[in-house]
Amino acid sequence: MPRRRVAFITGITAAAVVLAGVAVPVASSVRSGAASSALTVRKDVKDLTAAEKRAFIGAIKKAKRTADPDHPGLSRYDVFVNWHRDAFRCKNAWLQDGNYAGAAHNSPTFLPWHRQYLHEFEQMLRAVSGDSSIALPHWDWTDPASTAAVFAADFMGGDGDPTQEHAVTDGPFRKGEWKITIQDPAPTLAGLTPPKPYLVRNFGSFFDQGIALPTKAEVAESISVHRYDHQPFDASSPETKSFRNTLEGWRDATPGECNDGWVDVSEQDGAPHVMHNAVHIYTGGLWKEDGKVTMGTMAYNTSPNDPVFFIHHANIDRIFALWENAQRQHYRPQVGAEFGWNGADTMWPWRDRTINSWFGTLRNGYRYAAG
Ligand SMILES: [Cu+2]
Repeated sequence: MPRRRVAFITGITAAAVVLAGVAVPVASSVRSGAASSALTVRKDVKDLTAAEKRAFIGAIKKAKRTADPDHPGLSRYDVFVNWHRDAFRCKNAWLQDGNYAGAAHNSPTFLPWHRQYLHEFEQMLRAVSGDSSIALPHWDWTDPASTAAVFAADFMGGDGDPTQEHAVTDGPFRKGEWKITIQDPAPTLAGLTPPKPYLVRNFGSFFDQGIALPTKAEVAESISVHRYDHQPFDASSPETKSFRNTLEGWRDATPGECNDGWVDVSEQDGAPHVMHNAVHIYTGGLWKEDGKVTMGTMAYNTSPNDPVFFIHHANIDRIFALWENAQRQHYRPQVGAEFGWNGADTMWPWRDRTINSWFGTLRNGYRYAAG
């Protein structure tokens, strides 16, 4: 079977973890300055008012135009693209059992890492716009009404135009209005059709078989998994025992390796992707053109170049919150893994708060309107 690389998804292998009678810290890090009355409510995109949509889009576009004082040469938006891309660098990872653990994917930190990432993004949008009422909306991809609202011309714009190399040509982020400046690194682009400097979407394309958005039944199945995660804490964790991997959406994947400085994954040709992974592939597309593997923006390591990334991941975070409320379980592994994966460790690039402190939305100052 030929193996092919899918860039945004990477594999890792964890050290064996011992979890026995570990006390899980509770609510130790509610920000003292945050007013409890200012609980952020994240709504479904389909429930946003026209003014809320304009404010959210306007803040994103302003972030793209605004230089980041702490990262010379980068806009405040592109700092986030860079963080997501560089989470796949081996140097930001931990060597375990001869394999490299990515900081944010194919690992137990997938959900808390993206929770902090979204939180930082939401705070950044507020700072850039001066509008403290901005909250991240979410895309419930199991609901056709939500999907229609997301890809409308007044929000994210629609599918790419097949007569224009699948460029997005409508909405606020259309070609000419939204320029991609951060691309994947050369090692992960080898052999692929070169990425475009504009948004590319090819809904539902996945080589010959196509791919669909996840269903409500699949979401319910994920939430029913009792344990947060399970050995080997990577893309091969069993889906009936690892909520994290069930939601991340790996099936039949192989552990990642360090390839020219970047964590890379090989997978079996046609291996199925579900849930989170499926939505990335569905939105961007993954197909062959002139014999070369070609990807839409959402399929790269730099997938946050497509702003739909953030509302997709808000929905992943919402499902994480639904699971937290349903299962009342703590993070695993608590101890015994390499630095960077244990509950009391902090996460690259912020290194300011423990993984455990990101469990629970209310103590992190927000909740989801739906569910
Ligand atoms: Cu993702």
